[in-house]
Amino acid sequence: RGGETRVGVERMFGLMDRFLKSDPSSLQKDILDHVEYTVARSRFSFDDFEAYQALAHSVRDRLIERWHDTQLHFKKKDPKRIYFLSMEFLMGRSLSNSVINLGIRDQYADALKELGFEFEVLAEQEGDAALGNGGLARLSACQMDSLATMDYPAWGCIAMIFALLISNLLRLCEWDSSTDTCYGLRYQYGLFRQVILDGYQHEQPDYWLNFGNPWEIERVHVTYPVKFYGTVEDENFNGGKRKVWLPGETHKSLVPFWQVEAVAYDNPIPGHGTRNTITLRLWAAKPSDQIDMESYNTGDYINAVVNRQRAETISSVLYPDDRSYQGKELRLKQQYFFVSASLQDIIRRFKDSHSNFDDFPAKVALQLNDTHPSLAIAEVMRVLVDEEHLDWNRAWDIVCKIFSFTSHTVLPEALEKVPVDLLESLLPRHLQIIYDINFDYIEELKKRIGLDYDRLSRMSIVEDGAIKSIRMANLAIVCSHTVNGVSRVHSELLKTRVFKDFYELWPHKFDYKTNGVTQRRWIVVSNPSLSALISKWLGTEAWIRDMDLLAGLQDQAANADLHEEWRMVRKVNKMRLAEYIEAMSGIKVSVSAMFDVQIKRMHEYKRQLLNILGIIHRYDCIKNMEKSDRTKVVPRVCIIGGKAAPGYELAKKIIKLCNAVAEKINNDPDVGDLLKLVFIPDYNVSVAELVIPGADLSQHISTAGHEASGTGSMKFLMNGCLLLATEDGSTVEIIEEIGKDNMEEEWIRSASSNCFTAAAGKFVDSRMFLFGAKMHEVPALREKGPTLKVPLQFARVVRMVRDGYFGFQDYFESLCDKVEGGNDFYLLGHDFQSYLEAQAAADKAFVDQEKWTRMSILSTAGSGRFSSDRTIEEYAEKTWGIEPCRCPF
Ligand code: GLG
Repeated sequence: RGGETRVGVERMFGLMDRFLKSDPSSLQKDILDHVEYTVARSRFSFDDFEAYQALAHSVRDRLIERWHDTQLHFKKKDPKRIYFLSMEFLMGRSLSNSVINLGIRDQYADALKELGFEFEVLAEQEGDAALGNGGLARLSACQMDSLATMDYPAWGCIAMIFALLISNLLRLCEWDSSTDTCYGLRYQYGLFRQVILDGYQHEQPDYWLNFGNPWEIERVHVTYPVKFYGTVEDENFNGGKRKVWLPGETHKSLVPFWQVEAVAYDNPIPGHGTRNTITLRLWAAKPSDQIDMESYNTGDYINAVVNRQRAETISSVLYPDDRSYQGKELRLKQQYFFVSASLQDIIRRFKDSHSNFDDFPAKVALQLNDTHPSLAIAEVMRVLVDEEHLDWNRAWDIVCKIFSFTSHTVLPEALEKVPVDLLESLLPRHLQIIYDINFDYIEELKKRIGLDYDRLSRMSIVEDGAIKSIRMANLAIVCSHTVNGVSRVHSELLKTRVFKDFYELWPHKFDYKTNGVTQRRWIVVSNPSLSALISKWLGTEAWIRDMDLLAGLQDQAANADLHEEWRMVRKVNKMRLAEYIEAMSGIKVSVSAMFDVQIKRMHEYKRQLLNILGIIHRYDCIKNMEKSDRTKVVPRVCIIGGKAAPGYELAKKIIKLCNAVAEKINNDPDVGDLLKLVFIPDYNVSVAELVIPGADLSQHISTAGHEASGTGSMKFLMNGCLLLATEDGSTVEIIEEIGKDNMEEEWIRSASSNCFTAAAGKFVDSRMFLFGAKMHEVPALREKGPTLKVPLQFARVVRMVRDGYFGFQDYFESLCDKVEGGNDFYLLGHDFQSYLEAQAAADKAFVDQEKWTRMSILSTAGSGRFSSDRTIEEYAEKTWGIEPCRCPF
């Protein structure tokens, strides 16, 4: 019966009608039904937002169908599952992405047109789901898309489908079983909204759930209690003693809010070109019924209710600093809340169909996305030993087989440490377990490395400093079978610096999976015209699932027809961006200028300040040149965007400086269209979708050795944007992919040494503009301190800021101090000269539009490796040991 088709099976059960249809008139009926019955508006009168809501619900229905089928299939096949634990997800908007992955975008657009609505206009109504800070969080979202999409051959077994359909009819659906489930927190307040007032950043809360969220499904029956505080007691067990954790009670008095409920909110994530639709399960904290019954009984009803509400604060706010969470009790609570709920869910699912925990590693892989969910290690030990009564060694053996850990940073301040006092009060049993793990591990270590106390103390999970702390990264490394970096260079840094001692001990544990981003979001959704152009010239849409096919564009890179169409697409995208800039800031920009973009979180190491000082230099040059020479200047629109952590004063000053410089330049009649500077406020995923396709040049200019990977560069590259970059993070691999073409020697020789306008010499076919100190040079340069040579132009532009040329002299003083007099940790002064040269080379290249277009095409053509599909495939094969499980429906 294996040859029977899906249609045959559907007919057999009369199910053809069960699946929702996607022709325009069925879609129209669905949308109008949702207007009337879900949004509760009259179908004769509803606005764009209501239309969006109805549309979203109609799409959601289709997602749910696929999701049911996927869950049933997974349940039946019971494959090994990967559970991706991440405290942050930056999903952005869901509508366009969903309909494109479902393959019904055009049908919806047609259906809406007849109803008098534009799909794009309705898509704009959706707010961003910003449950994360930056790269790490967006990476998680890209990886979700790839996890759902990965296209493996289906095994068609009709008997199995038959059985599934029966169970489907009998039981409707079992929702919570999936191969690829990602867990996160459903923060009520996402990443703050950035408002710029007088050039300063102000933060406003992002209550993103204000208008409801049609993309999630609250699973009121999927709830788990999460407990905190209490004591650990010895209990008689099987003739011996065992530890029991008695949460809540400390010194015989009850701690308030020691128990909360975690409620699941499921977000279906559809794959592209497959029926598979996986789950992003987010946990929200709700008050537990067991809280404070005493107060009720003693008549203090109001206080008891008010106190209960405080339980919800656990999942209410995302920490807006993407580097440092040290010593914050609420942060630790969030982490444990997340870990405990996820593990209860995972273990319950495992126990549904397995009785022996020795099978656990064959069925479960747990991915720690950075150190944030590392408490999961102690929690698994606690559940296995204390609740499932496995002996310690057996539990430890299981733990060592299931965890893998990915580090996303090289910055020491981002390596989390949890003060022992805090852990002891909040999770006393977990602290004991971590101590026990550490004890065994240090004993083992002594056998391996001898009594080298310095090294032992460096490698210990417990740090005996002024504040005794648990080093979460050490815990993660000791207990994981694989430690991944996010680019080759990053992995080298982990091995040779950050985790050197561990690498020497366990070289086999260390590996890397260079990050990637999803082309579905970053080309197909955000740049539909480029997407259509690529498909046309490749003669296939298959690249949407297989990015290596983009290499086929290389052969066409000199084709004049392609050039023309390519330039047209780029121009339309620039016009769209120019309109946005004008609407948002009132600044008119010319689309014939080069759009030069730097969008990312504001950080000293990312060097937005270098960019701004470069712009000041450009401005200064224009001001000081003969009027007649100005015709030689390549016009630029410099665009900067990004949020600064609310407590990061220096980063906020950089934003203010950017706006102060913009104010001066944009209003200077000497400059006109030759130079504009725009700060784009409230940079988020949706803004990126608009800005990236419109960029000619993008900057990734971190001090070498500081950016673990960087993923923005990949998005720009895919969209045919040229990169101006340092050799840092994944840029090193981008250079290898798109080819150096003698560029280094050529453009450095060709560029002028003083002023960008005077670039002379022959510019050869460079595809990137590279500059700056190399990673291995950085430490020695820093050593030089105040004796490090910096170019005169650098001193001059800093002086302009110091002297108040842009106003706010006192306010910018500390910023200037940071880059002069031996304080220039990020080497802005040292790199300034070569930065200007790279900029000059970009100007020169831009003048030759044919060459530029060719380089742009080659950038897109060379971007295949930076798809998250490739990253996920590597993780699946090398780290998680999972197989594809394609839904046959
Ligand atoms: C990081 C790093 C980025 C990296 C991203 C995803 O700073 O370099 O690309 O994770 O791995 N903490 C981050 O956002």
